[in-house]
Amino acid sequence: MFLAGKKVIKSLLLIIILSWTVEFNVPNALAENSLSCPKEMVYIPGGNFRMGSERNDFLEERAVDDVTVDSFCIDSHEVTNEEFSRFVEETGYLTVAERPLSKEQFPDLSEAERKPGSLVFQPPEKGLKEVPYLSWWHWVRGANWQHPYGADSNIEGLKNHPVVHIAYEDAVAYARWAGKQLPTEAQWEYAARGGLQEQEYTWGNEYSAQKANTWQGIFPFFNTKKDGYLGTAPVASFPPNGYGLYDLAGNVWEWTQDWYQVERKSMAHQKNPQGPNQGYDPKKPNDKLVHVIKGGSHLCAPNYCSRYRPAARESQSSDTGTTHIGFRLVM
Ligand SMILES: [Ca+2]
Repeated sequence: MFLAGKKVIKSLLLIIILSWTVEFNVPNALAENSLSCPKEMVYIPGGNFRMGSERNDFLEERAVDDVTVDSFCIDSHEVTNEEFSRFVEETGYLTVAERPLSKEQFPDLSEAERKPGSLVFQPPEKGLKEVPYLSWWHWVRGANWQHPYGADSNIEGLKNHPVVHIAYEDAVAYARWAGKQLPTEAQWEYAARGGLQEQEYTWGNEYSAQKANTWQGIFPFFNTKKDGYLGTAPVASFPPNGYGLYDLAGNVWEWTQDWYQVERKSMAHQKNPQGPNQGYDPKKPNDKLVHVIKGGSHLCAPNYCSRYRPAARESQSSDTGTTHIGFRLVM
């Protein structure tokens, strides 16, 4: 009896030890994976997801594909002015918006007209009820990441805001310096979905002005600021998604490394798809250098753009930053 009892106790102990091992091994493995990402990044476990949407009003999002991505680390928030400042201080890098326009690309412009600048959003004059499409974008001399609204503006008090007026090559230069890369469209969308499957938004299926920095009111005429912000918001001002990532909807658009085509190349059953071999958007027929940007911005409203959804995508000319385009990186 005593011996048998001893055996039982031994077996029980073994079971307890084994379950201990099991219980503690799993979190350890996860913790190790999380630790392999730098502290400003989040570990995204690889897996399958349904990429794209079947919406008829956004044909470029079609169709829904089963896509697989490997595990990766991604910045928890958009790259901020403070982070970008460190890069510029160390390297002396000059962004595209800070360089004069090239004579080759703009032979008809005078030297004065080719002075550096960038596109700044300006709402139409009060009282107007109709304005031409895209007329809210103004070329402002002296506008760049350090002077978002022109030479007279600055980024004092905006160190935690996303850096803007970032062209594709600026993002790539920063990524090289940081030892990271721009995400592929598939990585970006997988991360944005936060573990949810086929949901409209990063948080679920219901639109909410409190969940992301978007435009409330009728774009471009008035913004009720129901979400508290007219322009960019400090990163992480809104709740994170299921992976603990901030502002994948709204705030600023984010560059991806994929070339843009309206008809998205089928990515069905692909692992780590890289997108098409070249870019083309019929809206910008003379510009073949168009990349996919994701997430929408503070200028996206229910009546215009409404691309604060993981499936949404837009084309952007590589050399054009503007007040509402930034980025985040992966590794
Ligand atoms: Ca964003």
